[in-house]
Amino acid sequence: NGSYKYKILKKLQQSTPSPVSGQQLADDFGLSRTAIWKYIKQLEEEGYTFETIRKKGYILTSQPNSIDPAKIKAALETTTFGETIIFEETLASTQPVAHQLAQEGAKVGTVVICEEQTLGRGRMQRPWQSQKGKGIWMSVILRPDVPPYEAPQFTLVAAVAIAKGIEDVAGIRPQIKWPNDLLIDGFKITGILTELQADPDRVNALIMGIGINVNHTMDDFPEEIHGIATSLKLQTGREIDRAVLIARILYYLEYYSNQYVKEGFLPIKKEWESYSCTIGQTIKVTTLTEVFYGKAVAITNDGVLKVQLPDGETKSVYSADIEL
Ligand code: BT5
Repeated sequence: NGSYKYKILKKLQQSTPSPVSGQQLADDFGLSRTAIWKYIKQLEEEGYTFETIRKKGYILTSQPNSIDPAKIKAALETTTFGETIIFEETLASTQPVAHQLAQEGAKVGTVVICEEQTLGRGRMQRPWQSQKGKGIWMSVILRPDVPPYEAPQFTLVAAVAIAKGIEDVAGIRPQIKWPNDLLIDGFKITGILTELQADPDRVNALIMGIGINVNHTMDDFPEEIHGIATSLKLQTGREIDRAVLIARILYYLEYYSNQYVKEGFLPIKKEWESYSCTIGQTIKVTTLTEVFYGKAVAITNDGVLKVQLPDGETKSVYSADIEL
């Protein structure tokens, strides 16, 4: 069954570059050596490669960059997040699928993910480019017990969770641009779209849409976002295992969303500030109704951006696009 297969895989991932003997694996899982060998063959069919060393065992030498739910689950270290993962090769967008599931009562931490989105979207229906096999295009259902006006804070919570996940797995520290972008070197690596299902006084579900450019080369991006976008591969020079990154992000998303509900925004705000590239900068702010320039001086304990205008007056910005 699939779960043994990925547990065996996890062992081999952890011990690379040292071999693990078939006998060791058999003992660990209470299986026969023949059963182990069969699982290794199945993994090879999925694109994993192994070196077999006589009397020493198996070494994992390469892995396909798949986001098979079983592979994500093998890497998970969460309590509930990622227990249910809905995977599709192609979707218009993961958001409406997650909305539908949330309405039908899906549990907190349910994930909808795909290899490719044909109609991925950002805020205000802007397009989100989601090339096949290159990124992480997923929606996560949260059900925090908070009033609806606190929902925008979860964009900041998610930004911290994703930044930490990227830092752990890719070894590179992104910057957070208020409210919903992660940048590396000024280029966009991640966009977050927080949508809400709520009664007047209570959140029923938050649908966190997360788009991360992982293994793109510049040619994989359409022309219109050359000059805006980058990927982890472009920034680090190596392929990043998407399943491992997804698992790590789910871990932090669970951790920080629970912490938010228990302790409020303050502890997370400190983390957020440590990644921020917004505070202290002169910025251009575009809201639905106006455009103005000013200096970003702080975010409040509610996640609202404070901008000081040239005349000294301070404005509160709840939602906007900003340019540094
Ligand atoms: C966002 O919107 O940044 C939120 C993006 C959320 C995407 C996820 S993927 C999973 C889930 N399902 C969906 O359909 N969406 C979510 P916004 O701040 O409005 O930024 C959109 C702008 O980013 C576009 O107008 C482009 O300029 C730029 N852009 C589009 N695709 C990009 C990409 N792959 N990388 C970097 N920038 C991109």
